[in-house]
Amino acid sequence: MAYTRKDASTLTAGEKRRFVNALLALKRRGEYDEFVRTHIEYFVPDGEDGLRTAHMAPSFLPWHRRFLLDLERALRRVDSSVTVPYWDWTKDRTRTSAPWGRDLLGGDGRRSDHRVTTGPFAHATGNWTLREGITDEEYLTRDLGHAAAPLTLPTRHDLDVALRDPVYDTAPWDSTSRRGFRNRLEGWGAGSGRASWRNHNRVHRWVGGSMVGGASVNDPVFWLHHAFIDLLWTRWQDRHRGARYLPARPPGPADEQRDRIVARHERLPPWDVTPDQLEDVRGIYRYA
Ligand code: CU1
Ligand code: CU1
Repeated sequence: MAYTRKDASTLTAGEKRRFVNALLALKRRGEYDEFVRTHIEYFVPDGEDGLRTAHMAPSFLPWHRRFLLDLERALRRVDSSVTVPYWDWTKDRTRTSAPWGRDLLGGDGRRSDHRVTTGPFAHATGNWTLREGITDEEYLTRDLGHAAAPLTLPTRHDLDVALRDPVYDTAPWDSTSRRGFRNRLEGWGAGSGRASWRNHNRVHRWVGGSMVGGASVNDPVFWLHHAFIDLLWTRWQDRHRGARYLPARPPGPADEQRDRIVARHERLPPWDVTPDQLEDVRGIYRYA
């Protein structure tokens, strides 16, 4: 029986409590920090050599889909009623809307050092010490909306531009692909700085603090954000019936992207699974 992933703004008090408690249990056991480490390890930009699976590559969507499934399986071993909720940032767009309540993810960071001081993941609770990161800070930080130079969340229109594109991805299959659903959603836009941050990337920047960079898994909002990104992939599939993951076959021997991206039927590290096997997950979960 497929289970349901719900909109974070519709969770009952009990559902919020059980989700939070399951996350805290994984953190206590050290399992949560393994997820942070994996994400740091696979945070390979396209300026570097080697295979890219998680970002700046066609497999951005299946990689995070499988990553979320692993986390969700771990949560459900703690409490079988738990599923990962999603944050619809086209609808919940302020610093105080879902999911930033004290009974779910807690709120914004404080002005001085961006430290999160409210909710279950505040450092002072003793339950959420950051152990894996690219900085030395042991506490979770956020700067919702980037107070010093305000940034807005992506709009429904920004998202529609991505969802309208009928092609999954296009050459050169990296952060410079100007067409294709994958990069329009992942959000590496033209130009530099904040003007180039679109959709998925812009949301990481809007949350700020710990959510920026390879250690972004340290903020549990990572999962709610990526559940929504995952939902959008299913919405895109519904809109473009029959459209598939691309590339269908590996790039040719002369292609710069040879051995640097994962084609439809190739293994998607670190798992023994292919993008093709992750295109249809309706037997596992659905979105409400
Ligand atoms: Cu990621
Ligand atoms: Cu992300």
